[in-house]
Amino acid sequence: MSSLDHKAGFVSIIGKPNVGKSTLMNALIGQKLSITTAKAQTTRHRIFGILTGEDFQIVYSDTPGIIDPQYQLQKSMMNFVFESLQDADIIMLVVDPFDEPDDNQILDLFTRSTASKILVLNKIDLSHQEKIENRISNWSKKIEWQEIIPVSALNKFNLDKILETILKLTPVHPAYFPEGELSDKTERFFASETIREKIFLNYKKEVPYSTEVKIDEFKEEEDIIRIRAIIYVERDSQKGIIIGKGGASLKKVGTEARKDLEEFLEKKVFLETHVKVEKDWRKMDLKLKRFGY
Ligand SMILES: Nc1nc2c(ncn2[C@@H]2O[C@H](COP(=O)(O)OP(=O)(O)OP(=O)(O)O)[C@@H](O)[C@H]2O)c(=O)[nH]1
Ligand SMILES: [Mg+2]
Repeated sequence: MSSLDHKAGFVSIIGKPNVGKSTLMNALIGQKLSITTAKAQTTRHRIFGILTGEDFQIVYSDTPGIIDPQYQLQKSMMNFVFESLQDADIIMLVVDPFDEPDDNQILDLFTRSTASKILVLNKIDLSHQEKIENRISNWSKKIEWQEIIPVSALNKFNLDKILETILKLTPVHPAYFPEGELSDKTERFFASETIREKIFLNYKKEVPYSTEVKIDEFKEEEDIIRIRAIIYVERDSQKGIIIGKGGASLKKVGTEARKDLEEFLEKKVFLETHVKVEKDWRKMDLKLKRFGY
């Protein structure tokens, strides 16, 4: 293979919350990298998922769902989306069959970009042919898409078509990352995300949104990885909810997270969790900075 044949590019996965962006990226790279839950605004960062082939490298960016930001954390989340749009070779807008292609801010962001544009209509397993065709026709009137692809990320249906389309649109370029590299994020980051996923799955209402997880210690030994995580909440009352009666809720979160981490890190894990209050961290610039936003 000559280096003139090698293709590489950045593909930004964007869309409203909960349409399945993270599920789609995980399916496209064949590994659970990004956390996924039924709650909106699960993803808070831009996360690279790198797919390296014999003669290509696709650097996917999973991004937070696009919303009208109400507080400081959400503003930072939207900045991750804007950044990913700026250096995209290809933008993949993910929508679901319930999404009406109205004149929303997403399309405004789009028309300003010179990147190739793919529309992915996800969750077609929840819809039917007529509605899907109707949606495709509506979306195709909005802007000029290089391709519109109906898929089910959950059932891994029609994902080959996405890769095929991306490869056609990817520029000739050497690889950006060494072979074997899966993401730009560290094992510590994925450890904190795994715990956050379990918090999103186990608690209701505002609690998951008020929670941030920091890894205080990540120590790899011969046959075990010792991880100490701090779970930050915004108020004392939330600390009580996270811990639960006799510590039962926190224990459940810890056990579920440890199991996933052992699979992800392919090693035995000892996970220790502590809960602390960091008052109103979501609204304060300095605290957000410390948390990596
Ligand atoms: N039925 C069905 N459900 C799906 C599909 N893809 C994703 N989901 C579900 O939709 C929910 C949201 O998925 P995520 O991948 O977390 O969505 P997201 O767009 O990353 O959400 P945010 O990070 O909050 O913006 C989860 O419960 C997924 O299991 C699909 O193709 N079919
Ligand atoms: Mg997500």
